[in-house]
Amino acid sequence: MTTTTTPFTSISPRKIRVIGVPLDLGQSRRGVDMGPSAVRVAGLEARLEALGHVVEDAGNVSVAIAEQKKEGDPRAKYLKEITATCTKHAELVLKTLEAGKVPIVLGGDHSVAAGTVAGVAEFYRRQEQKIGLIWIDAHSDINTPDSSPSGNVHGMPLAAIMGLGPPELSNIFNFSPKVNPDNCVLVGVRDIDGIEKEHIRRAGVEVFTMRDIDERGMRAVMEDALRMAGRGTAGYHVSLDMDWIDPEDAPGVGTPVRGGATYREAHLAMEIIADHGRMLSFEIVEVNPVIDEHNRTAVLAVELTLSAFGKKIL
Ligand SMILES: [Mn+2]
Repeated sequence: MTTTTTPFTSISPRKIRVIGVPLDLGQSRRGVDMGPSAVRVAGLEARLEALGHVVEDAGNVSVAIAEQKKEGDPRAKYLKEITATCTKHAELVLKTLEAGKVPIVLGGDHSVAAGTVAGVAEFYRRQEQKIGLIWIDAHSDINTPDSSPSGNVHGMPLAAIMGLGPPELSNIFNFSPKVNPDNCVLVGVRDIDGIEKEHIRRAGVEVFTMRDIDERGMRAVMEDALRMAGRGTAGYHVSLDMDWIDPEDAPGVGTPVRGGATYREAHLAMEIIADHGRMLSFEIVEVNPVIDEHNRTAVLAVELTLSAFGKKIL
């Protein structure tokens, strides 16, 4: 494979496989199940290929719908169905990496990340390597069934990844935690539940809040975050919750919160990720077309993906 970059990109051409996971059982506001479709409609594949990448679409992982299923345990609603989807999805991510392709995962709510990270971590574990994780989000998603005020599993995937539970989600591929705390970095959080603060300390993950970005700037924060996630690892997975970006620019998300990253800050973060060239896999979650305006949040998701995959301004 060639390692030269095209005049239009900062990274060499990649073989990419797109995987849709239209899961909306992890949260109560419906509509993120249409996220993968909205991002495809916004031209993800063609625009990545225009950058020189080779892209195939694996379609969608099959997902139960709420109307067919019972909620189950109110402290972790639809956990059985979400675990089944994440387990299937994790296998597909593993196979994608085995085939020498970079997974781009389209959510769905953020609980899909429990499957994505399991698949990436398992692939590298088999080669006795560790991975890092960059978790870009307004929320810290580190609740457990005992702490969650809502019982919505999309607030729990980071807890699952770090081995704090729920056990069904933590134990995909039978090992836990999936990422060492020193290599797990939250970026841009601004809305954290009380008990989650305790979980963050207990898990020992690294955190950069929106205040860090305000005070130090995006460049300094991203350089630190990528260094932490990359230290002693094969590279890192990047999990991008679109609610990280300010609702002004990304209104169509599962859980909008004021005070997010600006349009340019978000692009800069992705451009810095591309410059470092160590991203192993990428995912975009929580795009909700039902409350979006003419698909512009999905269009932004595509643009940010292009930046993360090497698109340069000049
Ligand atoms: Mn999230």
